[in-house]
Amino acid sequence: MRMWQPTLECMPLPQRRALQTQRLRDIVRRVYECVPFYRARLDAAGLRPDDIRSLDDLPRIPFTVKDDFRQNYPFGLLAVPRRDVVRLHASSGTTGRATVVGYTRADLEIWADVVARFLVMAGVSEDSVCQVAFGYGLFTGGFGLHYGIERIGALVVPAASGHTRRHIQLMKDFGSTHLICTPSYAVHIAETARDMGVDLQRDTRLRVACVGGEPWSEQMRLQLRALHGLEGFDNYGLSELIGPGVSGESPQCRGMHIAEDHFYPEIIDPVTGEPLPYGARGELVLTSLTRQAQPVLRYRTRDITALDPEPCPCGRTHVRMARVTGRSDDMLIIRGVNIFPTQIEHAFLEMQGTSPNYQIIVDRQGALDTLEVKIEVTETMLSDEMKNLHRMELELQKRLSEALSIHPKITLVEPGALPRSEGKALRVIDRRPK
Ligand code: DLL
Repeated sequence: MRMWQPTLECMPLPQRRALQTQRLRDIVRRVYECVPFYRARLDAAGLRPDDIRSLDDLPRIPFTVKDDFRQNYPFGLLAVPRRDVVRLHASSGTTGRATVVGYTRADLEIWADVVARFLVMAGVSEDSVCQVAFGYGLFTGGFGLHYGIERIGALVVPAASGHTRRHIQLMKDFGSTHLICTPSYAVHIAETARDMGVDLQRDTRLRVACVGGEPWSEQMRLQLRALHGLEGFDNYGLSELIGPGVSGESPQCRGMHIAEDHFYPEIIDPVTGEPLPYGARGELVLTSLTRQAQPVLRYRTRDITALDPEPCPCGRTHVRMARVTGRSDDMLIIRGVNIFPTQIEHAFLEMQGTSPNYQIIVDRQGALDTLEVKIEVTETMLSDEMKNLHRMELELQKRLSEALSIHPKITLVEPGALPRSEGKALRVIDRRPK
């Protein structure tokens, strides 16, 4: 099986622990000396760099949160002089000031390698043609994937997000083998091909979608395969740590290998902040071990997952993280029941005739929260009689009530009725008064 950096990806545990420990000590010392924010944080916790001797000392370090990036906007978290920073990216900043991330030349080298790792897991080689349908710009998706593809020596088609019909033409003309985008955009692109009369299997060489940037369900993977002949591989990352490239999966893995030589993972209880053992679901906390421009200590990602250290059939030794169910701040609490949008997606996609285009509407009537799930049906389902649709609504109502322990209203809508995303999908509309 091909690997991008086999000696690093398959490093035996004792060796990896030694490397991580050394890197942790170095990074703590560096941020203490170079970033006033971290010096103040560590001082306030009564910690000196020498106090952090092993990975077991990590929980003594206070968390870094998104707001710390905002408070230090734009360059307050840099650990190198501004002139050593050669690239900036930033998150959208829809909820306040943007989160800015700086990279040195060395950071960009590492970034290309960690992205190359997960692309190789998904079968990318020099012979591949990778069509990037992520946005290029301040968002890390486009450029992050772009340079990983080039690092491997595959052919990159930087088509970017949007102009969906043109994507279909390009993939036919250029013989694209890999589509690189969010899972919701992969579905949209596949459906657009079908609407244009293009059968991806027959008329194109596209077989794989490397998707990331937002949560998706296992059922969605099965649908991509069954309806469009596309094998979907998950990859995960976030701007604050580097962008895409934190973890990814191969066909043999259950879960995504975290590039642990660069990002040290912990799982904590999102409410108490206490560390949780391997296997327990909780919030992922990441420490960057090698970032030069902007290292982060114990960043609270808000993403809910679990870690699995067991040996993986693919031979890589780095821990695997389970598919991200959602962000703790995306979790809906409806009449006291905690629900993630992916749970809803998983439950209804099991039923034939549903498509992965859906919208969740939460509202309040009197004192009671209400949940409505609008689901697009497939063309074949629509051509059936209306009474089948009604039966389907009732069946979905039953399944979702069982899966979620509350009774949602199900509204089936025609194919194409719901808005499409060209990046990260907006699944939830919460109309409850704040
Ligand atoms: O979305 C980086 C990225 C780009 C990853 C392209 C993969 C592919 P941000 O815009 O900072 O960075 O958003 C990061 O997106 O904290 C998760 O909540 C979510 N996310 C990213 N990948 C996944 C995934 C990029 N595979 C936030 N599954 C993260 C679930 C994901 N959620």
